[in-house]
Amino acid sequence: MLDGAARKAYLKSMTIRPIIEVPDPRLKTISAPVAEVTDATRALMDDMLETMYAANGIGLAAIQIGVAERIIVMDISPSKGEEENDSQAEQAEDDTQDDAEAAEAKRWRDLLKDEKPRFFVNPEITWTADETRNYQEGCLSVPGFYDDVARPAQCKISFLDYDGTPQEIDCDGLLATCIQHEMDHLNGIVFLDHLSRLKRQMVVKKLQKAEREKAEQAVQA
Ligand code: QAP
Ligand code: CO
Repeated sequence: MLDGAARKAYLKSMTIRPIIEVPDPRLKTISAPVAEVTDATRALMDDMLETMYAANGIGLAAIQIGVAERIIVMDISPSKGEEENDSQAEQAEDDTQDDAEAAEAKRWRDLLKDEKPRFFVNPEITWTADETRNYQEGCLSVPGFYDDVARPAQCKISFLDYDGTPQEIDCDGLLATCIQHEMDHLNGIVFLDHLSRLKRQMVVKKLQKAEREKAEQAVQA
């Protein structure tokens, strides 16, 4: 990544694109593999990252901006506010009796501290752990709604990176959850599809109502 003035000039060339929301039928599309990582692919990834940051997200699949290609951007590094919370958490941990728990929490903080934006083109899951973990998920295409989803706790992913170079990584924690959530999008699946039909219908109805009200206000204005 660039720094200083170069980075500023570069950021200006990116575009924030509208994020499509449930129940937009495009979110059910199975996205197509990318034939080759080109400058156009990188420009799209830059726009996706900018769009994701602007919406305070940690992960975004191309279909969420209406592009049916197998591309994901992600940044799970702690935000400014969370870093402050973290130092408070650290203090609290120093006081706690449970050394094992404190060590585990610190291990996760240290892992996330060095996180940078990640780009995944044509990702494939090559292995998943038998152990599952519940994580409270959200989605930029399902604004304002969060719920627990159980997924394999660890996985291995092969993919092409920003330069088109093949990579393979071991995923754990938030990274494992987030990559699986985003890869679902490439196959037309949103996290609501992992919940009960009742919950899904309730959320869809709420989002439709919000959409209707927004349209009505636009007419009145
Ligand atoms: C997927 O989701 C994810 O409702 C990425 O009002 C999330 O970035 C994977 C967001 C959690 C694992 C755990 C959602 C922002 C962001 C909202 C996101 C909202 C504002 C969601
Ligand atoms: Co999502």
